[in-house]
Amino acid sequence: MGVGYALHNKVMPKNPQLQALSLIPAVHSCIVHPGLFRLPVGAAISYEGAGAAGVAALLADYLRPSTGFAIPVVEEVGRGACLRLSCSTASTACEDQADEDFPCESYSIRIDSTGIALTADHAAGLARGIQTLRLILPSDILCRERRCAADWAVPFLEIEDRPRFPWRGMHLDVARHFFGVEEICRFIDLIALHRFNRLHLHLTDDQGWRIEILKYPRLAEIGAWRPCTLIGTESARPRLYDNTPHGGFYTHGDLRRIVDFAARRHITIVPELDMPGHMQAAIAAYPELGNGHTPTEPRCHWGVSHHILNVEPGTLTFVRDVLQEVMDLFPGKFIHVGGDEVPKVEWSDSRRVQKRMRELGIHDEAALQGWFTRQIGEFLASHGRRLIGWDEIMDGGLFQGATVMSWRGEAGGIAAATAGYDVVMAAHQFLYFDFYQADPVCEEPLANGTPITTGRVYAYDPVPAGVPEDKRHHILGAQGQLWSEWISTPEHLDYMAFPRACALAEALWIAKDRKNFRDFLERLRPHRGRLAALGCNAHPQP
Ligand code: TNX
Repeated sequence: MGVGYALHNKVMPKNPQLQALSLIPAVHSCIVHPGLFRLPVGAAISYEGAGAAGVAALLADYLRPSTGFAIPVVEEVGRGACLRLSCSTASTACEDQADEDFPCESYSIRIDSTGIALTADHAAGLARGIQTLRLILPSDILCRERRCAADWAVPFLEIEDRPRFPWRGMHLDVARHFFGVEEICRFIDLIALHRFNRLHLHLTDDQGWRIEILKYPRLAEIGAWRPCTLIGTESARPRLYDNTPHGGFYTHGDLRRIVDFAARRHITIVPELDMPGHMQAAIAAYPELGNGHTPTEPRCHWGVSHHILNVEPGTLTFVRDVLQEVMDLFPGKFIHVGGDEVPKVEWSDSRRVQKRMRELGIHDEAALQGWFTRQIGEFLASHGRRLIGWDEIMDGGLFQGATVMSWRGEAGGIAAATAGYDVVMAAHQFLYFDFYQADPVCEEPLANGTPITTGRVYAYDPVPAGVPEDKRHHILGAQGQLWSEWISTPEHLDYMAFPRACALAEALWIAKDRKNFRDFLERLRPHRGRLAALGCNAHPQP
């Protein structure tokens, strides 16, 4: 008879094996049986089903450094190997159709005296399952060096698991501070462990353009470098700068490496090119994109530049050309086109823009932004992609197929979902991980906003009460934002992201009524050992 393992049940039996599991995110159901299985030196991994080979190879790669085992990966139907991965659906093509990701990511694990069997309908489910397996194994499994003395024992158990939401994302701003390919891949691996399925890369902003565009080489040559960076807060006067050039960009080869690294983990990269505002770096490279009196270099302090794109036909061509290269690099369905914080003063002051508005029969600048976004949305749709943008894209009127990322709060997301548009929640009051996380803030490195604690993130429910029941499926999920004005190193990135990302991962994975913060905190203690084994510099609180 198994021991019923109700994760959030307050009368949970004090069984050391159960406590040792301490899974974060928790799983849907887990029954632990008496007995242990030990990974033998001669362990092999077998796989069957489309897409399983890649996940099996990844599992072997994951297990190798700490165990020292060179685990063979074999295609096999049967019970020979002690690590058996199988998926039943022939097709691997279920990624990035947010609404269809759901069934794709469910999986089961069974551990008994014959070994570990992981089954799923789709390879994406296997990809989540191997991450749970990494959590079930002793935390030393995550070490990058060999752990000779470790006992690779796991309890006999049965797990059934599936996520609550199809969009479980983290966001990373690589425009304000550049992070190299290795750093991004390391971050992807950290979020993969927490069964996230998307990384939103904010690739362009006033302070830097980070993506090589072959047709417009000056974007990287000029737009990727700013001469200096503000020291301290945005509001401090006088403004002091560090006089150190900052920059960098990803070549197409770099981006393919990132996309492949993520794809191997069944994580989709959502690229963002922010427009028509937050475009100073691009306008510095190609002044003809602006509205006259254009800057000659990317912005050196934070906040929002009033230099925005014009709406000339040539600028729309530029945008389409750039997005063509973006689509060639990023296979995911969603392309993020920003749309946030667009000061309209250059548009209202420009005779050319006003004339264009009259030609188009558009009466105000908000509607002009709506028109601009719709042009891009139609272009993306004609290539089988979907436009997603910050909730300001609603201000000029939404159009069919647009998806809203609600950051100014939940109101935009509620309105969009109610009107039948898909929504990803990114409300800054709960999900901005560039905000402080601990009191007193004076003891923390410089950050933004008022503290958002791990508990606050954990308590967050992406489906606000205001969304009518029959529209709730339009809330695809949520994501945590890491704006990088004050985050310039991987260590600091870890510090801001974790453990809040652990809390968000669980809030997005398990059913709402199964959440229990006290229980989460108990599991977080041993989970910190895993983060440490991975070299992740998590914040010590709570
Ligand atoms: C608002 S959120 C921004 C970013 C900043 C962030 C700082 C959003 C769409 N725009 O440009 O980096 O606040 O917290």
